[in-house]
Amino acid sequence: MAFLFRDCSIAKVGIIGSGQIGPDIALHFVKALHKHGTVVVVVDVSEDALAKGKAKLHKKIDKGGQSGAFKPDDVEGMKSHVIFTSDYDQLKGADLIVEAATEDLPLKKRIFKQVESLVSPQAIITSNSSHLEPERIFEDMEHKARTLCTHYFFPAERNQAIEIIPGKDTDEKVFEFVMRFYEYLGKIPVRVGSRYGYAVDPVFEGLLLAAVQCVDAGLGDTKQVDTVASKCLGLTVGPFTAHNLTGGNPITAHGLSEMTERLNPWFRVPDRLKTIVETNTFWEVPARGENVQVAPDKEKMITEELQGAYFAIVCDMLDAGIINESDFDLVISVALDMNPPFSFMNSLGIQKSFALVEAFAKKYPDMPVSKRLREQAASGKPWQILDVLFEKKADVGIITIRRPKALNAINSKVIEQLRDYCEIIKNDPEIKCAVITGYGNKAFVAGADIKEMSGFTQPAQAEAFALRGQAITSELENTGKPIVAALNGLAFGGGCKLALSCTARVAPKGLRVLAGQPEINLGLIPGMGGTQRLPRLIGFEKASELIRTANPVSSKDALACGLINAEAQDDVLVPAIDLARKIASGETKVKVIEKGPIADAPTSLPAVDIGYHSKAIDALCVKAILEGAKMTLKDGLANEAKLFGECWNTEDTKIGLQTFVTKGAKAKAEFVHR
Ligand code: CO8
Repeated sequence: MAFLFRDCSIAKVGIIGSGQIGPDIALHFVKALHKHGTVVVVVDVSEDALAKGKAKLHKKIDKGGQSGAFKPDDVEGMKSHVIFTSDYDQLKGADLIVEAATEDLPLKKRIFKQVESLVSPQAIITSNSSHLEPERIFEDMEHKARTLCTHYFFPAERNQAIEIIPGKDTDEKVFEFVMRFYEYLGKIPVRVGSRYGYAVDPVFEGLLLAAVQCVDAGLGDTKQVDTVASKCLGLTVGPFTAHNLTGGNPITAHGLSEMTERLNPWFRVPDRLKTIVETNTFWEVPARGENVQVAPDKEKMITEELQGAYFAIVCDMLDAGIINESDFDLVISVALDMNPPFSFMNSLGIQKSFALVEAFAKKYPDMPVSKRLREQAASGKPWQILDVLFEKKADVGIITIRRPKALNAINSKVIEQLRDYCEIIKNDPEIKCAVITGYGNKAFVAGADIKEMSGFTQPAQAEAFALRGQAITSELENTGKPIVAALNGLAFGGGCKLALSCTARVAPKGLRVLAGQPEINLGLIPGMGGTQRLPRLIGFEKASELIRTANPVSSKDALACGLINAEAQDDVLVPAIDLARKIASGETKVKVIEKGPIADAPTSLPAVDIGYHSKAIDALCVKAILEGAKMTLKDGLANEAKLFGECWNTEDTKIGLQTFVTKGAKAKAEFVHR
């Protein structure tokens, strides 16, 4: 047995190095792949490292078993699919290699020479590094097209962020496969150009240097600077504490010294860091919960200096062209859990951010003021952070909604960006069809953004929001070109409705929970066309059951009732593109939703058990469905938006939304039926 993805079989993954990160990477793979029979082989020359790595991996799996995160079968399955060995020959037949040995270039080169003699020329070979460029690591290899670097973040099995760094010789198809493969396994991969330190480490290490500079300048001691840093940068822990948590990692000092040569001379190893590394000691940092006092004037100076350093470092990366603003915001917020830099600059104001960088550069002339930042400040506009991505692949436009932290929920910004891409699809003669998908392996779109809706106080605001959402569904429906929804995961509420406005839908086979209209859980009616398009597509009985009970359907049920057109074995994007092309060429025909009034429109709906849900909101759902059936789709949508707004006249909508915002998705609202 083997894991099959995009026709590529991954039967064996080889991890080289059983040190700090190797076993965690092994856990990441075995968690996702053991059910498919894929074996993970961890090799190391040190028997001691292998024993420690195995013990660490088993401990984490057992802990997951005890907490209920892993089922008992999975605990055993995972353990039995990882082999720890000092025999490099066990790598023979591996389809994917992840080298995670120490950050030592000659060692990595030696390893790859050996590995290349063991695996087939088709095997994908990656090096997990935090700094080294792929061109240097893979310099001596014969088949470089299948090589690239990855950079996992601590803890590798759980931190979703991963930098993917193709080298100049990497085949774009291999790179694309690796990106999709990691996304499919639940990671958030971000493309970064080949440059020393990639994108994230110069931030992590540069901020430690900036913090030391504050101490050197007498603005505070390490405890004070650490405290202010976490506050002014939105960090969970300050840079000194973070460095302690990595065990006082000497790679930080090494990285900073290499950056002096390879990035710019502002990066350097400060004396205080040299001492910490040489004496193998730790920074003095605030104890958990300790209230560290900092004088307001000093706090202001530290804040300005650290924010200036942060913005200078990230903007310098834009000048280097190795990453864009949207990807940078995403990877920083996920990998380091700190304020994403470009959104942060937008919230402070682009002029103020520019002034902070100018002041920093004046004090430390080795750090240049970025050209891109200068241009952005001159434009007077904020950075554009994309939550929706667009890619043109030959004759197909691919739209990806990417808000992984909110399961791709639709907010006003998403609506705006979707509108721009509909225009492109409509007007670009080369684009014959399109696919819309969600980012990640969990959700296509988990609905409209509930946090945004909970801020509405007036029915008119809600009606306007629904109309904006409906407008985008109409635009998708009317580009004049087929658009297929590639449901990479659950499609709830507005997500289901977005999919309904597409020409066809494809979803992964075997999903127990695929699509649903859970609005009633929130004290809402489906306001983006759900009460109109769903009955027209799958019939009134099934549609009203979904809408009034909030019960979701599996991919199997969705196929049976006509909600989706096909199921996919693995990467849903591939069959979705195929279907879109076939519809565009006329080879495949799909059901088209009736736009006029329904000829035999029902006058009542079958009885359903609405459980604890609001009777007041249920009545509005029934009204929207029945009234809409007698209208054209256009009028039915307008009527639905009005009724969606009317929800805000009820107590139950406020109760439902507040319950979600304060207690989370699993809490049941206590409706009062008014
Ligand atoms: N809006 C905003 N944030 C969301 C949404 C959402 N719709 N769904 C999930 N999230 C957030 C969660 O709040 C959470 O954030 P945080 O980590 O900050 O707490 C994060 O995504 C992950 O969610 P969970 O921890 O809940 O993940 P689970 O795997 O436990 O559960 C579910 C996933 C089942 C999808 C669950 O999150 C859920 O039930 N979400 C709500 C789904 C829903 O009710 N959708 C309908 C919304 S209403 C709607 O779509 C009406 C549209 C009408 C007008 C539209 C006009 C544009």
